[in-house]
Amino acid sequence: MSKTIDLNPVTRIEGHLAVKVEIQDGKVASAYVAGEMFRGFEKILAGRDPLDAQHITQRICGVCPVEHGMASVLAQEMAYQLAPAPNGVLARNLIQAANFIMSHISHFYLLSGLDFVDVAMIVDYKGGDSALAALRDWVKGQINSRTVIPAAPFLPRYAAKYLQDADANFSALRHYLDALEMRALAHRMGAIFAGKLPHAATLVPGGITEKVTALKICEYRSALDTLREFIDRAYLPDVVAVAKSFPEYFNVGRGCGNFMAYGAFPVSAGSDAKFLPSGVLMDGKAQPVSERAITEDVARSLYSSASGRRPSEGETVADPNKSGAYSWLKAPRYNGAVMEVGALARVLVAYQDSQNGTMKSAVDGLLKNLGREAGDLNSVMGRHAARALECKSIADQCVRWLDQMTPDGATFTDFSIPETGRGHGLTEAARGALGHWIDIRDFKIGNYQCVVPTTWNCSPRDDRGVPGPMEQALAGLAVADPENPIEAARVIRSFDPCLACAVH
Ligand code: NFE
Ligand code: MG
Repeated sequence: MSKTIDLNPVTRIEGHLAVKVEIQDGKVASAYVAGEMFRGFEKILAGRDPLDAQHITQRICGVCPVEHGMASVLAQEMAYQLAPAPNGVLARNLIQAANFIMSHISHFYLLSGLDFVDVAMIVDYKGGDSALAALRDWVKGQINSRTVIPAAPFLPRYAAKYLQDADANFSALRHYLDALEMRALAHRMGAIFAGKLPHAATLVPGGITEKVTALKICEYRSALDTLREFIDRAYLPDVVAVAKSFPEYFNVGRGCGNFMAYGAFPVSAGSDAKFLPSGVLMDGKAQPVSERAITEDVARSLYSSASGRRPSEGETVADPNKSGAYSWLKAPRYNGAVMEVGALARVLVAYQDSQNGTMKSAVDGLLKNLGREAGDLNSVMGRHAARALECKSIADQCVRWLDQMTPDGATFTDFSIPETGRGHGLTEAARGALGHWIDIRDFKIGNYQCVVPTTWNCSPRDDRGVPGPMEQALAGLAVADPENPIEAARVIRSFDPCLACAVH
């Protein structure tokens, strides 16, 4: 018996992602992951002043604008041969870190937690927590009027097994509500140096345009204390509780097995070392990242541009009627190979790096607590665990970057835009490796290309017909009830796809 399931929309964040899975004998025989619209940012940028780029590219996404801004200023700094001011580097780390903390907390609680936590159980809540009582009363009102819980943000919902333990459920639901406050606080914290968030106003080649003062350092430290307390008290324990209740999800959603991280966050100003290290894990072996190995195929993508190009020579020519193509995402490849990017990739790259003792012991501690092996991390639950571990590690590191700042010191190095120049900016966004490429001609942007985390993870088949990472992670998945394909939803959401980014 075969059946095709269309999961569309599938994320709780936005609606450009469509996943089609063909089920045969209760298992996914093949999966097709598609981005459904063209946005054209690379076209919009051509011909403009290069200094528009860090502002325009931030509008690719409201979730990871900081990282697009960072990739853009890094690309421009390479093109301008410009070294940023030390305070600027530290402030940019703190802005980007705030965005990671916001994003990781949002992903677990707001975007994927309700695939595991049972929001319907709230109708039985009899405790004295006023926020949970208010949630109970609101949910009851929804049920009375329409018999099921139909309202955003509690959709989509499946007839499936959720967390059974009532206390763990209520606690996680309370933290769901708290997470709304925490993500707002993380935005306010980043905005101390970013001017505003989302969409940082202060990022420029050479540093930032905001001052670093003792008061701002104190304000950031105060917000950070609250966020670190939430991560330790709620986020990590809730991920552990979910992981213990759904151990089978350490065996579900195994991806392509190749991982890549460009690395991000200079350990200190002027240092080439990255707090999140770069590396490629190909067929289990570690190797350094080479920018020259990155290409994008378009055989199954809705573009008539040349296929297999490096982004520095990349083209973006939309072809909505291209036969055989099914996605507005290109298919990025590394030395021709499929790569998974994201927190799991970063954690695994750091884990195998003998220099990185802190991440190694954090991962080993969690694995011991859960009774799992490192090999189990390539899974749905491994992706959630990696994000929680990384969130804590970045939040803890922010204290050191604050300590390194010089109040009232320079935050910006001046520069002039060259007549011609080329550069690329490789960094990490919460969802994975992010690169921007700029080619300046006649003081203007001649060509601009972005290769984005979700473009890697949600890529369609490439020129050789090899499926992308999410397509591979879905293949072979057992789906108990095709009318309630929660297993597929859990696999898809473990990548935290952001298609707005991916189709840019
Ligand atoms: Ni729109 Fe983004 C991140 C980037 S994902 S969220 O993280 O870059 O493709
Ligand atoms: Mg692109």
